[in-house]
Amino acid sequence: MGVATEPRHFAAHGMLSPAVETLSRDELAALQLERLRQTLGNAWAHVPWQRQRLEAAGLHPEALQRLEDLQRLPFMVKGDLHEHYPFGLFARAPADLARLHASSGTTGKPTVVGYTRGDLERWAELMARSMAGAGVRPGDIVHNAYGYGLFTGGLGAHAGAERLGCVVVPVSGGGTERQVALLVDFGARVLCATPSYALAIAEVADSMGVNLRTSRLEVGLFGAEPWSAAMRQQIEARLGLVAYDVYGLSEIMGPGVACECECREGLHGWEDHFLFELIDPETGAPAPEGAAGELVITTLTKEALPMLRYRTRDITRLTRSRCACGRTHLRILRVAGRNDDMLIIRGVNVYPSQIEAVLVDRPQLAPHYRLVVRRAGALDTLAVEIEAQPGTDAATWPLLAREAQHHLKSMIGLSAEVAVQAPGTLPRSQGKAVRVHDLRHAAGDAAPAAKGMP
Ligand code: DLL
Repeated sequence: MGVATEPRHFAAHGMLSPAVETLSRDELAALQLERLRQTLGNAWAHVPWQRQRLEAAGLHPEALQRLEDLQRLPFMVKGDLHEHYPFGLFARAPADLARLHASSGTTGKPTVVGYTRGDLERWAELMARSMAGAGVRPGDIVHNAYGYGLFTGGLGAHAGAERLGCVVVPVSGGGTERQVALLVDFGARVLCATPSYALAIAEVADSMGVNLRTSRLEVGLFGAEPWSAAMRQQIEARLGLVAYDVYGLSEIMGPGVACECECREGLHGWEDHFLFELIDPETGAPAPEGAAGELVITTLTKEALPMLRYRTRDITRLTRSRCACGRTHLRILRVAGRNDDMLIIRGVNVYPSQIEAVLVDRPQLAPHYRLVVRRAGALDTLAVEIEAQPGTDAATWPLLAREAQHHLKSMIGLSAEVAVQAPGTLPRSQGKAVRVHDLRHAAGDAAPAAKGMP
């Protein structure tokens, strides 16, 4: 490829291997077919449960002719991992693993995932590729505020940054005042955190009288939870950086399954390592190109835990159209939310991030909010609690609330009761924010359904 046609990204940074990111669609499909055969072979040979399923679907690994043949195989769901807790779906003996991670779910047992040394290598590579696409460069100081531990965010971003040749500050989540001081003193160029924690850092910086907009921060890699475009603007304005969306899930790998490039028009899903499908969540049939649907992922290079047609529950859209950056890998559009997070309020289906997008756009309201769902007779009701921006006159809050209520109704047809409250009164997150407090099935004022604590 001549210099003139080289994608902007590679021309600018000249790093990693652009070849695999710019394979033609046909070359990618051929690579996927070869790796899918290997993955099915691995599952067939080492995971009795998978072998049974493959046999029942008439899918002999060596006989696989087309990628579409995989559609004969039933989906995998999170419950399959739980049923075989902890290691029943692993294709390697525990002694042959290099690491375990786990995420706590809404119910009962954690979801446990395992990696061989090779799996960890590939994960680091993909996270490094993701970071490079977002403009992270060797030598950058990367302040990594994703939680370290069983959550994949901390160690995943850490390994990717190291692989890229960055200087990692492994600060993890929490101790926010100290984080602000370290960000300034060490001069980090890159911040990795959940979007809600990035905002919490900005807020604490303000309260300390520290202006992070004039710090060395230039790039943010945010993910692990849904966030709206309005939230992105707030984060960028308050931290003085360009914010990129990074997606992933522990069942498939961790962060770095997909990431935005400098064009920020969707997240490139790394098709040399994953096969992406989009389905109608009701019927399981393939969703038409461009339509919203549930993301289903098959791993193509995972040794320890091959996942075949895993239903992520994440609702998004896919596009295979060419991106201006030159990468050919498909793009996942912003993940609006999880199927199981969708609220149905008086017949209106809505994701928390859609509500966020409407509210956070309003200048007098802060991006700190909580949604409380209750049942009144046969109807579900929604109460939105949101903070006013610091400095707004408390006398205006009732009017702001009425306006926001009207706005929700006119923009997304949602009837909700909105209460605007004083700045700093809602809890702040250090990892994934818990936005929805579902009191429908609770006895009295029971605890909220906390999701995937880092
Ligand atoms: O959250 C991995 C991760 C860490 C991704 C750091 C990005 C950055 P889990 O804890 O297993 O893994 O949760 C996975 O989080 O199925 C989505 O519902 C949600 N999620 C992850 N990234 C995004 C994103 C990590 N960029 C679940 N936008 C996924 C929206 C996201 N939702």
